Amino acid sequence: MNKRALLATLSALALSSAPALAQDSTDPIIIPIHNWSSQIVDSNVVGQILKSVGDNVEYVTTDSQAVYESIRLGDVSLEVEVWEGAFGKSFRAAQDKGGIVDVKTMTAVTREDWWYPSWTKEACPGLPDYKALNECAKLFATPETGDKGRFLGGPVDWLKHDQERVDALGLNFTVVNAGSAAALWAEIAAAEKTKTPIVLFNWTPNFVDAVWPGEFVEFPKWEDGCDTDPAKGPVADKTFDCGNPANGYMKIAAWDGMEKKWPKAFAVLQKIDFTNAQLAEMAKMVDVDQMEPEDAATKWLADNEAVWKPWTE
Ligand code: TMO
Repeated sequence: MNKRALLATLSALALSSAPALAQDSTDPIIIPIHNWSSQIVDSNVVGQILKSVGDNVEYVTTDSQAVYESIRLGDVSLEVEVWEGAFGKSFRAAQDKGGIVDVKTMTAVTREDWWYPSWTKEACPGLPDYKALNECAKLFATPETGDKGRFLGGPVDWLKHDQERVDALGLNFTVVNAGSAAALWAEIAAAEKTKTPIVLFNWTPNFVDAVWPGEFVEFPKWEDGCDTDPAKGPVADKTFDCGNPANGYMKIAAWDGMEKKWPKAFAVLQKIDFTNAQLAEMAKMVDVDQMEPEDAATKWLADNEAVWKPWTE
């Protein structure tokens, strides 16, 4: 047997005796990137972990609501941050149509809602009750909102239904949407200089927790169905007459074909788990330390091998 034939025989043997483990497809796993820092960093963290186990990864910038339809259709492979308050409704709608799986609920517990930095409470001592906020509405007026208070909402794709809530609860507020998350933080920093009252959209876990003490406004407590069933919540004929869930979930979702196409990656995804502290730290690396998200992810992985290496085993 010549050398080439021997090699061919050997490699055929190696192939036939290889363990019957399914291999991940070499097609790239498509990871969506949205417009708030923890999501951008942890999506890069997950992408770098999947690369470390041999998968190909591609990032796409997508709308944070439409992504659930894209996952259902297999155009996007997964979502690392499904926040109950912002995305529960779109996620449930995609689940009802089929094609998307609830991979897991992470340890992190989330809240997204109207929020104010602590100096605001000095000007409006009845806070955090929303009725007290409403009586103080004039304190939040801007040239743009006349004698109504300004509520500074997030970018519109977060779809927080703030206007519906204003209408349902009869609030003396006008909703103004910020163009970016960074614009929200700039407004808090500007208000801080003169201790001007401000009420805006915020969430936890976030870097804000460590920089500006503050509180969420307490609206009527969230009940399941408050977004779809007028009978839920205190106002009989209105939806969105509740606050967002105060102890919301953070889930990972994936295309239902992922397990078959990339079994190894899917097994890793099932083990990934972030805590509030980890997510706040990831946001801080970008929003306070001004790192690029990819670099923040690389640093997080270098600093936290004991956390993530076991996810790949
Ligand atoms: C989804 N978000 C964290 C911006 O509320």
